[in-house]
Amino acid sequence: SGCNSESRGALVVLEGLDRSGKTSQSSRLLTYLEGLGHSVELWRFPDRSTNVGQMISSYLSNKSQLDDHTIHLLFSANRWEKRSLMETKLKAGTTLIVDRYSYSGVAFSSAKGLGDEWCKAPEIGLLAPDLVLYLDIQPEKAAERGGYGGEKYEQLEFQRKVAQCYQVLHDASWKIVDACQPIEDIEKQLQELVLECVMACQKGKPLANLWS
Ligand code: FDM
Repeated sequence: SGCNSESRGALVVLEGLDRSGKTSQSSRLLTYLEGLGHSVELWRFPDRSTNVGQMISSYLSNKSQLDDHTIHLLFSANRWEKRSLMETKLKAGTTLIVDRYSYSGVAFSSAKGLGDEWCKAPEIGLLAPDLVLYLDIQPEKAAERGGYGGEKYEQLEFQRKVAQCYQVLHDASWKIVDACQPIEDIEKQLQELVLECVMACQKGKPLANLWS
C-alpha cells in the first residue's frame, strides 16, 4: 500500500584507483542524499577503527610486514566484522555510501599475483552492493594529481596492475564513470545513478550476497 516502513536502504560502493576522487565524491553524495531527506551514512574500507583495521593501517603505512595472503584475509575480516551492522542499517532503511569494498580487496591482492578465485573466496557471503560506481582514471593521470600519500600501494607501476585487475571484476551492478571530467559533472552523474538505485531498493529490490 505504498507504506515505506519496510523499504530498505541501498548499498552503494565507490571503487577506483588511488586519487580517482572516490573520497570527495562519496562525501558529496552523502550531502546530496541528506539534502533530499534520506537516511544515509558514509562508510569506508578499510575501517581503521577496529583492532583488525589497526593491523591493516600499520601494514599500509609500512610499520609492519605481513604475508600477502595474511593481509588479504585481514582486509576481508575487516568487512566481515561490519557485515551484520551493515545489514541492520540497510534493513532499517539507511543507505550506505561505501568508499572501497570487496573489489578493492580482489583487485589489489590479485595485482600482487594471488589468484582471482582465491581472492574472491573469503568475500563470498558478504552483502552484494546494489550499485558499484567505478571512477575510471588512467594510472598516469591519477599519479599527476598532487602525488600519492606515501602508503604501501601508492606507486604508479603497482596502480597500473591494479587497474588491469579491476577490469575483470566488472559486472551488472557496475557503472563506469569517467573520473577525468570536471568534478561537478561527475557529481551530477553519480547523483542520478544513486538516486535511481535508492528508488529501486525502496521499491523492494532484494538484498543479495557476494559473489553473484
Ligand atoms: N585495499 C583496500 C586493499 O588492498 N584491500 C582492500 O580490501 C581494501 C578495502 O588499501 F591502497 C587497499 C587500497 C588502498 C589501501 O585504502 C587503503 P584507502 O582508501 O587509501 O584508505
